[in-house]
Amino acid sequence: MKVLICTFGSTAHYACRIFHALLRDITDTKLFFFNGRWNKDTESFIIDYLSKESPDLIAVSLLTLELGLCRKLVDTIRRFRSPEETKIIFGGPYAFLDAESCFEMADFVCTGEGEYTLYKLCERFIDAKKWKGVVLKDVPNLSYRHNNVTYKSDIQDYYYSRQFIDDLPFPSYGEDGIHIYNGIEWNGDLLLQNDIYTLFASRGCPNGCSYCINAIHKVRKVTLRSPAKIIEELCIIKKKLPNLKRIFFIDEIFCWQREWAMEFMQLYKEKIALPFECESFPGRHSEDVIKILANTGLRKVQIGVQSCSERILNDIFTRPQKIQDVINDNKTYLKYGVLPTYDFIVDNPFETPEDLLKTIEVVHLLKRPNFFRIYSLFFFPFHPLTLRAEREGLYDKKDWSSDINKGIFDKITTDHAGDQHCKRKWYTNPLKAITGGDKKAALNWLLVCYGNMNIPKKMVDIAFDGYKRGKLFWVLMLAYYYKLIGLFYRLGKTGIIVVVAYRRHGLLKTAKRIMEKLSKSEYMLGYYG
Ligand code: B12
Ligand code: SF4
Repeated sequence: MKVLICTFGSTAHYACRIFHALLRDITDTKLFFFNGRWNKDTESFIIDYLSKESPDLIAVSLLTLELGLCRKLVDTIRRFRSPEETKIIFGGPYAFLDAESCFEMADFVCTGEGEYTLYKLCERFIDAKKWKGVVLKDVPNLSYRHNNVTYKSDIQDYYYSRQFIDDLPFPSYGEDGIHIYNGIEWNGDLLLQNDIYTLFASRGCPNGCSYCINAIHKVRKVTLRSPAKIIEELCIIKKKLPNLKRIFFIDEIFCWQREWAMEFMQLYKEKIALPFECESFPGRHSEDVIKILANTGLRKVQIGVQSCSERILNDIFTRPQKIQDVINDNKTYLKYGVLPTYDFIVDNPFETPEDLLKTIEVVHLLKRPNFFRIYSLFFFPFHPLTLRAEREGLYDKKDWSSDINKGIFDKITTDHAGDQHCKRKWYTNPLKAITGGDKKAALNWLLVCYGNMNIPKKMVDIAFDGYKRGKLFWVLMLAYYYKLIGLFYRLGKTGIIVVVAYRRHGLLKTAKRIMEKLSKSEYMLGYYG
């Protein structure tokens, strides 16, 4: 049997790398990372693969914003391989959210954790040697179609237990069959050269914020992996990645149980002892736990704040967060030498300028150093917040379908001023937005500038005072100052890349590479790692 696993998402995609490790023991398995793009290179790579390898199963991990790209992939597959020859299975957040619509493109849809879905499906095919007659009803978390009717397999359980997760193989790194597209050409597993390794110490989140996929899961459950297993994974990775310098635990809330944290930190200090980063929730850890995390190597923590308006947090986001915890955590993390970074959500139609002002009042109290990731609210299908916005006329489904086809996701990361992906009017044209009386635009700019370490806090405080007195001049100046820094940053960065390329490859090849780069990147989402 031949299987292709592919994703448009992060090249560190944890699930896809586990799938590869699991299936390569029983089948010929390849793993392709399109890295957010669909162009002539990716298309011809797939066509070449289809004609040479004739795969039996293509497994695609799908986020909502990747639908447009995925359609192009499936169209190409179907030009060469019929559903009788090659089955396509979708999994991941989009498949989980809207399984029914996936059947326009896929033969099977996985609506939960997918490791055993793929494993069992492949086992069934290997036994039968063809798709006809394969029994699907005991393949966990599977939906499939027969005579235009959708069926669900008998086992439907989104979450696995700790034992299940501990029994999984560690993600593939550097194995044969992994191919990564870097925007210009296809390579092997480029991540072997990385200085960072991203992994999960747990799965799930105890909360269910209305804009997040965790709100859809009926069970609010966190499954912690056993500390010894994580350490074993990290020991193997330390040997595989020669440049490894830091670890990133990307769990929704890292170390969410105190006893577990103590046990894990002890082992980590003894056996791994590398600096690490993690994600957290305001007030999640007491000072003594933060101290232990910091002493063990925690250097950076990503904290979701989203808003500091009680109304938005309680009534709109259903997010169990206390504002005082944001302020306290800021002091504690900095006290122990950990860099806090904060996530915020803007462009929220439920939010009034008064709500946003409350956020800025808290942000103004946060001590530096820190930086922010500022996201524009995106209405994902079927989420409680989306349904409410539709009911209250704040949002039209049509906007959504045009956004996803373009793969739009607006995000500003304030640790630098360049390379931002924000097409909102307040960001692209501050003059028009602010002088036009858009208070939220002015407040958004204050948020961006409070998070940017290149802009002295004193300057932002002056602009904020001005805002409170109804004078927007300084906010406007600040916005253009920020844009100016961004311009210099981009020019500097492009300059360095061109000089390095010129020294290595000479004038002609450098010019050719620039032209290639300009013409090849058709799509770019907010983040590709
Ligand atoms: C980690 C993470 C990231 C990391 C990814 C790094 C990495 N190493 O993988 C980074 C920071 C890069 C990231 C970026 C983004 N992310 Co993100 N991210 C997550 C997060 C927190 C966890 C995902 C994860 O890996 N979970 C652990 C693995 C083991 O589980 P899993 O991926 O869900 O996969 C399981 C099942 O879904 C299923 N499955 C998955 N794929 C497939 C495929 C097949 C064929 C099968 C059978 C099964 C299957 O089996 C898996 C294992 O059991 C989720 C939140 C969440 N709870 O899902 C958001 C989430 C996936 N991200 C989201 C978004 C929006 C983004 C960004 C667009 C945000 C941005 N602009 O920066 C970018 C997009 C980047 C991209 N295209 O990859 C959204 C997606 C919403 C949606 N409906 O599509 C989520 C759901 C958060 C949310 N808003 O609710 N993200
Ligand atoms: S705390 Fe974060 S991951 Fe958990 S439900 Fe809320 S937004 Fe989602």
